[in-house]
Amino acid sequence: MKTILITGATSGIGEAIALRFARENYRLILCGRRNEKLKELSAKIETNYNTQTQVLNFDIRKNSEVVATFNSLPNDWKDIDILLNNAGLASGLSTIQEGDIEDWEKMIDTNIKGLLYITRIISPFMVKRGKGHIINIGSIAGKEVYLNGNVYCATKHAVDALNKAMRIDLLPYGIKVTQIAPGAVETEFSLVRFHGDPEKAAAVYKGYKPLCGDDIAETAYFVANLPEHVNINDIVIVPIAQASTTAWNKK
Ligand code: NDP
Ligand code: 8X3
Repeated sequence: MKTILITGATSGIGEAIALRFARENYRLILCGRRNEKLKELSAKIETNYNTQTQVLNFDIRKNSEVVATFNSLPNDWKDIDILLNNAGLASGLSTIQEGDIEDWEKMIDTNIKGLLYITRIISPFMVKRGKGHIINIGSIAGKEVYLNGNVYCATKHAVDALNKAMRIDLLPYGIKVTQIAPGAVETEFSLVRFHGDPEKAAAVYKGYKPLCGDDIAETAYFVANLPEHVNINDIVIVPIAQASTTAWNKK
């Protein structure tokens, strides 16, 4: 039975990925800050699918929490086959001259530093075994920038760079590294970006059919289940109404 660790499993893309891999009987390590949501998802999975879960409740911005909770796993759960680096957020949408420093720090600490903390603790186990797969959820915002997206785009450009860099560093050890870079996916993402404003969040998905978490989960399952000798380096996946971060066909 293979083991997958998913950061940001409490909603959206991460939750959909957890359910997709549970269907195929992967053992799941579910991570996030909202412990109640993690427990609910764990119970749902263990009731409906023939597999087991572990819940790791931590704030990925705090390396001491990442390390302590990871170390609390039973030893036979530490050999992780797939690390799904998904936890992340946009906080705010404003010009560089008006940006909120707290928003910037949240994004940098979560999307870049958090991704590094969890990768740093898990990758040595993969190196030791000579196998494993790291799947990074980047963004189309890591390929292009857009008005007011400045710091969020910069963090996702960093994920894009780290995705390439990890692949080179881990190459001698047979470890696969893949980035999935989505366009608009309807999740809690925009609610978080607009600090809980439901109207602003809903407006982002008006006039076209956005992707849903299941679309990304299907993609993650596909890239994770190719023949041993095949790796997908990078996938940009968008709704049909989105050609770039700025070119839309909205009705
Ligand atoms: P959601 O807001 O629905 O999910 C974000 C997840 O990240 C939650 O499970 C949240 O868990 C977790 N998370 C956020 N901050 C922290 C933290 N400090 N510590 C631990 N976990 C954290 O959004 P999505 O599912 O859309 O986002 C998932 C990823 O996809 C992100 O990296 C995002 O940048 C990326 N993405 C999203 C797109 C979209 O249009 N939705 C498009 C392209 C990329 P909790 O709050 O419980 O900690
Ligand atoms: C989320 C997609 O275009 O809002 O990463 O940045 S976008």
